[in-house]
Amino acid sequence: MEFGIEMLPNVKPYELEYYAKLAEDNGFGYVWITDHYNNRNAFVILSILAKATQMVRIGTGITNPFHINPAVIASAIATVNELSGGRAVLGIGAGDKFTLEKIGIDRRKPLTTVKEAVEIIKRLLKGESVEFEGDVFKFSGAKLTFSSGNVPIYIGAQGPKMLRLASEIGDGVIINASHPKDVRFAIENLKPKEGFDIAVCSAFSVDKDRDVAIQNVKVVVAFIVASCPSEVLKRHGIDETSANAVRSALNDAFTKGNWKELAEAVSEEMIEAFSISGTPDEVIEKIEELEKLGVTQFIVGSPVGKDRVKAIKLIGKEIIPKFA
Ligand code: F42
Repeated sequence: MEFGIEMLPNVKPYELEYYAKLAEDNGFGYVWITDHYNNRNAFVILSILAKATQMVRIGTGITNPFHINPAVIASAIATVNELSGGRAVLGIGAGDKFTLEKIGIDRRKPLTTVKEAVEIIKRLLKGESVEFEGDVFKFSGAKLTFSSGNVPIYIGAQGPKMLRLASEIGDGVIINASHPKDVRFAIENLKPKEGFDIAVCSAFSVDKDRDVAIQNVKVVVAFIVASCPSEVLKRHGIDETSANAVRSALNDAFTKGNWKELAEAVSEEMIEAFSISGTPDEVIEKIEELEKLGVTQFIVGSPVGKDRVKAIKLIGKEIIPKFA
């Protein structure tokens, strides 16, 4: 089992650089940078990380072919691969519907768009001149002027068809989930080939003090519950009434500053369903369950811990060695 860390570029670049180096020094194999237009640009951050790190693999976790043309994605990730001495990985998927709508992009035909984009990117990275007549993309003789070698492609996928596609055309998949029930559901939809990397990215919070770990993950869990499809809530026995209470508490927390009420609305069962949180021993047990299901990379997602630096060191010292 490899470990990765997901980082949102919503903090200063020097902080991301520091966390990435710290993650590398503490045994993480992958650093994944999320991509939304309103945060710092993922590829620019990856260029900085390419120079700040030596061993860890670095990639978008994930970009999408709706807000960046596949040729530009190919050129950008090939540049990161060149800068990092061949350590780039490309995470790509449909993109967040609501974020894309804010910039006037209608996420039509997400499956077809991702499928065609990945084919185009692979061919460009191989140095081909690409003629392509798809439903979404039309290319007439596009070719990169440089080559920087192979870049593994991971597909961020939740839906059954996207999961299947990921295993058909990707080198790996990134599944956003925490609970074995959700991870099992996702894995059942894959048709993985030899060497295919099944990565799971979970809301994560670790601390030697269980209460600190739990308190600290509540806001992240509230966001997950708020946008969770009802069939997933049902899978975990969470009723719509308590999910709606979280939705309204989340709104009040942002508009009126009622953070204490938000923390009260997030139940233990929600934390159990939508995060991996607790003491090192508790989280090890949960990650072991995922490993048994076939997960080959565990990606530590936000918030990581109350103090991110301490949490990364704790993971490096007490958690990663258990999976060596
Ligand atoms: N989104 C971001 O914008 N930025 C990120 O940094 C990010 C990170 C991330 C990490 C892991 C991960 O798993 C997801 C992540 N996401 C991120 C979210 C991601 O971009 C997607 O929003 C999310 O994964 C949900 O997409 P999905 O994989 O469930 O696919 C959706 C779009 C879906 O509807 N899939 C269906 C399915 O069954 O899988 C397929 C739909 C389909 O078949 N569509 C047809 C087609 O051709 O596309 C058209 C159907 C028709 O008639 O219209």
